[in-house]
Amino acid sequence: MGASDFSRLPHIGESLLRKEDYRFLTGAGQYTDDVVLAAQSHAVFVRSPHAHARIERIRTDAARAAPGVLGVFTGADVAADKINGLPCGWLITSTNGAPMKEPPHPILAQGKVRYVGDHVALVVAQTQQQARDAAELVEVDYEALPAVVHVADAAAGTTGAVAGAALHDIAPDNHCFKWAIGDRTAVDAAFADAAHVTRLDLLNNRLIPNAIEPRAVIASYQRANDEYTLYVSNQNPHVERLLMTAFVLGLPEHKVRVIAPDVGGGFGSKIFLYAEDVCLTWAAKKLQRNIKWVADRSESFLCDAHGRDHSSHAEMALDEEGRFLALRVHTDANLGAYLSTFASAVPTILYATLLAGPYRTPLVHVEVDAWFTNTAPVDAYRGAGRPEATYLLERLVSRCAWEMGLEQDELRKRNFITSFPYQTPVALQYDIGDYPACMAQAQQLADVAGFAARRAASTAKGLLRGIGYSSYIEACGIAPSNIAGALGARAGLFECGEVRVHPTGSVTVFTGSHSHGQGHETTFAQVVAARLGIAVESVDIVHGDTGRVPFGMGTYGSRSISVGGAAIMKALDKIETKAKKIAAHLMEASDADIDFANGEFSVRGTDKKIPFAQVALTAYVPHNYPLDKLEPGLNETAFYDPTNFTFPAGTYICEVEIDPATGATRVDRFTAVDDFGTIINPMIVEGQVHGGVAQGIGQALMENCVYERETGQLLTGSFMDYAMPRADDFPDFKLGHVCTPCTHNSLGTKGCGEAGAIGSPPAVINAVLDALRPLGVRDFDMPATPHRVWQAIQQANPSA
Ligand code: MCN
Repeated sequence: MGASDFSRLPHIGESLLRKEDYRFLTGAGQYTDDVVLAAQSHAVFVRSPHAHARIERIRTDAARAAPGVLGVFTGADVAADKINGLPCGWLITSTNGAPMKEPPHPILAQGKVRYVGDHVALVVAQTQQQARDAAELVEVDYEALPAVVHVADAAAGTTGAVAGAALHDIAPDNHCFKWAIGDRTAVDAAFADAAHVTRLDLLNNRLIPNAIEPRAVIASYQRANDEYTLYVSNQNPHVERLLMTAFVLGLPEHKVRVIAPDVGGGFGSKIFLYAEDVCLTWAAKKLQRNIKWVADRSESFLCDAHGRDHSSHAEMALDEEGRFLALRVHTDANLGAYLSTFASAVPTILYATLLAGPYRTPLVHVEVDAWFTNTAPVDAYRGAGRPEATYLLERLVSRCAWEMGLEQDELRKRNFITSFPYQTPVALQYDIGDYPACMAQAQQLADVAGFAARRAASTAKGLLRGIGYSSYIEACGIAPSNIAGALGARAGLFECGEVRVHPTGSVTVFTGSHSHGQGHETTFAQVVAARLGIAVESVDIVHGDTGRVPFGMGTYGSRSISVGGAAIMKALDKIETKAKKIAAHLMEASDADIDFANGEFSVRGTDKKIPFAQVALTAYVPHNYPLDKLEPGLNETAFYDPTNFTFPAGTYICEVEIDPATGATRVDRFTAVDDFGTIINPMIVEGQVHGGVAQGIGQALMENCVYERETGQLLTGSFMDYAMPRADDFPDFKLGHVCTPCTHNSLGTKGCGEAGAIGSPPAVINAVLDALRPLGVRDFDMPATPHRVWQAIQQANPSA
């Protein structure tokens, strides 16, 4: 079935209420901490108070002797058991010929700690309080070492400025890799001939994910059959199992079952293999106990992988008409103390390849240097690389417009790509899109025509008003193995789906995607019900259990509907093919003459027809079955590896009002027009955009992870210091949609789960700058807190 036929099926485009919400709203959700196993013991980690220190001695005797303690483990025990470090990354080799440096990442520190919160010892006791008390008794002697926190300092370390701050022996200059894409010689030549060049330095602020449910793990070991079960708040249980068994613990994969039950949000931060998960699995066998660990919020701040943290210099070359000729970018990316699972892909494949944006920029060159620092590891966080690319490009484009005396929208319109497929100079081929249509609809919904009057009204109140644009494109459906492989990734990321039709015609689907807030139990059921012509209530979606789902790569990179859903569609194709044979047998016709529509099989050119349920029953209760041609059962599995990314795109317009006396900045209007191709459930998609935009506005206005530069202490280690946006920080968002169905998956869908977080930060900051430009403010780094805005106003030079 083609994507256009699919989009016309019943249930597609219907805002059905979420099936899963009954259990969530009635308190019946089953999160990892809700799981209670027999004789469950509790783990607490002793963590480093230093950003960088040598461990001289660890004394565990008192802790071991404390009441209720079952075991205390340190790096020495890990080494004695020959447990490997955590695997280091999905990417690649550096482009300067030197391989990416992959320093060991032990599950418990060995010899050194490298960030505040690094894992030093594991204490297991009968109760959580006993484990906490015993952890206090673990004595560690440290010799503090110089810490490096900012990428600028790490880079300066290459000239000896931060002497003694080398984190890893194999990276004495703290440099992990250099990576580049594009034709530097041609780009330089274009800059030499350009009529206008715009330059910009930007910081993309570090963020802390803060899912509602902190990370949690329960590990259990079954001695009778030498098997492990791990409950974990995780977005990709099969990948977790594969990495843990194959790379770290050396266990046979089939002896480990990983269950990610209900998960209270992840936003990317739960796709990595964390030390806690491995430590508990290892200790469960050593102690022959079920062990639970649930992070408290302070631990989440310290130890969940953080996001963003780029420092970039960007330059755009333009001709007299404002047409983009070439883009040149250098980015320093902060990796934190260790190379986390997907960390090397974020500032490279997922960032540099998106810097062409929705524009016809014929030449692009991007160079990335990635650095180790004494901070928590940095990895994927909603958008992962694509928000950083969009922020850089869209800030630069608005600045080009202002410098050239053009309107922000005008310069964008002049440069939009308008014919497809479009090959960018940075490896991607966009299949389809309509960027001018997104811009036009956004301008209409945002009432851009009324902006001048609104600005005059603000001025009359002594307030400043600005309007900001952002036109984004992102690559979703991560990740086609052919493209990922060509860019240096170690593996592509396909998806698997199994469709099990029961004798009564109801269906259970086992998907490798994992829902942790995205509503898959509803939207995937809509897809299956539409395709088979049955009720949505007749379809159940099972996910998050390696013991039930054949295989899966999990959920991130807005991939689930377009890759996971497409795998299910492929399995449904197989179901239809087999079901037609059964129907042909029942109606004494040839397979080739059977049509299937609206849940009925019919013989073409006759009035003979039978319902889907009758075919399902026959598959399991065969009668005079043609055994030479058919086997009983109706159960099919498919693996789907996409041929390309999907490319959602859109235009976001933000209006802010600023009080110059205090710097307080209020988002007064926010409009988002997106192209997600065919939409399965508009209500769920709108919810995704709302959440993403809220996160993006959070980054732009208030969220900021700050480490003290000299000591590497996390200064924003709680919600008292790390501001998260709340509902009253936002206006009602105005949302619109353009639909150009994806050309290469059977649903025509493009991902929607990250768009809001990608498109919104530059729209907000461009609006802030638009408001402040009359005062002479030319540049501004996120977040636009009242204090920083006020300072920028005080330091501005109106004649600049
Ligand atoms: N959908 C649709 N029509 C489309 C596209 C999507 O109806 N054209 C539906 C899908 O069927 C799915 C939802 O929208 O129910 C999101 O789909 P998709 O864009 O495929 O994204 P994923 O399901 O793969 O979710 C991942 C994405 C990412 S990368 C982050 S980060 C994120 C996000 O989703 N984390 C979230 N949204 C989140 N929402 C919640 N509540 N919690 C998180 O941790």
